[in-house]
Amino acid sequence: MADFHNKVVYQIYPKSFKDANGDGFGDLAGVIEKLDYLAELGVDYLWLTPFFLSPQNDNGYDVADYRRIDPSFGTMAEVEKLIDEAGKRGLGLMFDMVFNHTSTEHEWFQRALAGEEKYQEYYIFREGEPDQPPTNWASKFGGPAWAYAPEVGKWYLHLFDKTQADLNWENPEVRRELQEVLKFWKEKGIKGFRFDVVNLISKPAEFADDMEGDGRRFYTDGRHVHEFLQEMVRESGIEGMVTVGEMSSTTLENCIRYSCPQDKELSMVFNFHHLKVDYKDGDKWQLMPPDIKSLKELFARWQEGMQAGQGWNATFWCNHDQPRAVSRFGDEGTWRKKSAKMLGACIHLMRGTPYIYQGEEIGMTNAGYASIDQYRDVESLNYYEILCREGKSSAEALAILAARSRDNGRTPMQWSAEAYAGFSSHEPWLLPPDNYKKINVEAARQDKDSIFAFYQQLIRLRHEREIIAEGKISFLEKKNEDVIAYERTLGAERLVVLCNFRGREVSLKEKSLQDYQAEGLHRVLGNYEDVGQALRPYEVVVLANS
Ligand code: TEU
Repeated sequence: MADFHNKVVYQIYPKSFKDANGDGFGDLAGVIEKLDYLAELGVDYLWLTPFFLSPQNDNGYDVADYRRIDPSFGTMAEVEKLIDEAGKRGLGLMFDMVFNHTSTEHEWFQRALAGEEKYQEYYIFREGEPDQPPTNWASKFGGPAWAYAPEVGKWYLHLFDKTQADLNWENPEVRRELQEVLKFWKEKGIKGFRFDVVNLISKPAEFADDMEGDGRRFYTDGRHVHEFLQEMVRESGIEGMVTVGEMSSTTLENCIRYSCPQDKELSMVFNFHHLKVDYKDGDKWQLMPPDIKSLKELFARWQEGMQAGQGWNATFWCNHDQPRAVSRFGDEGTWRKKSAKMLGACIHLMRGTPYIYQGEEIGMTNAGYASIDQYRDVESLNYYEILCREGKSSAEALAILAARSRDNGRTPMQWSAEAYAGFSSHEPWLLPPDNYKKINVEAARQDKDSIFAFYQQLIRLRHEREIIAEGKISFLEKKNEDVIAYERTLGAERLVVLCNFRGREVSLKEKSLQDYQAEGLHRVLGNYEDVGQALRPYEVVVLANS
């Protein structure tokens, strides 16, 4: 049994977690302060998003030096203390490696701009006239994927912001440099890595215009990606560590290869298909309510498909790029607590390793901003301009951002009802929603029936019951438009999870709750006190025969 199957990972966005030095930005000392809280929750690993030296144009995903700590987060001594203190509490650290691109402030890029050919080979530079980008590809943050560097009279590729230049993985020297970075952090005593957009690293041999899309089909799950990952893992000696790859617009077939043990690539993968079920026509910037039927179909396809191919999913609803799940798939009003618990159980009891994003365990909601001045995210600011240019009114564009902006997931962690949610003594870089006075860690601690307490139970269940970590999964109620349900089995053991995604009572179609009970299954967890006749609003009930 792989040792990450029964583990739970907690994601920390340090800039918004806890500000220890009172400058309005979260920091590493703040994370150290809250380790006891995380140990109390019961998680096993902490994934920290990047805190490396960076101009912060994309909040640290624009790395200028992979081995130095950005002073706004703290010092190397604090990182070492964090590793040490976390270890004492049984928490393993996972650091975030942004290897698809570097900041244009990275020394390599600066030397490339200064004309050093060796470093131009580290990136993807192309000759061309200043008014004619090499291809028509689009950046994921809006606008073209190429920027012209007048210093050298060439274009460079940036799939994200223009200050995030894509690295040239075809160059073995680049790959060796990155392997050294992994060795450096491994030696510091961390336990694992998260690899940012790592399925985009292998670019095509020829760069051509994309007549059907934005260019992604040419570089997503690219031609050498599996080779590159195998080499990286082998050469840097990280095989025994826990690793997760962020896979953008990927396929099931590739994700099996990325995560099946025999290929020796990664422990597990994030995919995002289930987080597009509220994108109208597949467009993030067009609103529609989530389509629960396709959500269920996607879960079934990925859960059963990864099982068949021996791949392993990282299961999650939230991260620093996503709006809050309770606002999106649940109900942030009347049914906030019930729906947050249901959502938690729905993914924690699946086959895969669950991730909790800071604040999810207390049911934090979207930001609720009403003015563009409140946003900070580069993608949100770009798209606000784009939407307005396309003819949307400012109010319409703001309504879209209110549902879709990445800043929804980046508001400060709500620790208490004190000023600035107890996150900082200073006005924070991004404001918390007003509801922090009610929704906060201190309040959750005083409530026996809190979302926090429910998450503790979910984590404990995974640790205690092998069926959750290792059982087979098959989906139930496939025709039911309101319910996501599945069964786990391990030998003679059974565990059935039934989730109502509606704010009203719904009935089961295949078997009633009474039928399950008659088969010898009893309630082991739920967000109502008993088992009812049908599923009540946002009810989750977990039944087992042992
Ligand atoms: O995200 C990659 C990514 O594809 C998303 O940001 C995506 O562009 C967005 O959700 C689309 O709406 C990773 C990091 O998680 C993100 O924070 C970085 O901005 C990005 O890579 C670039 O490093």
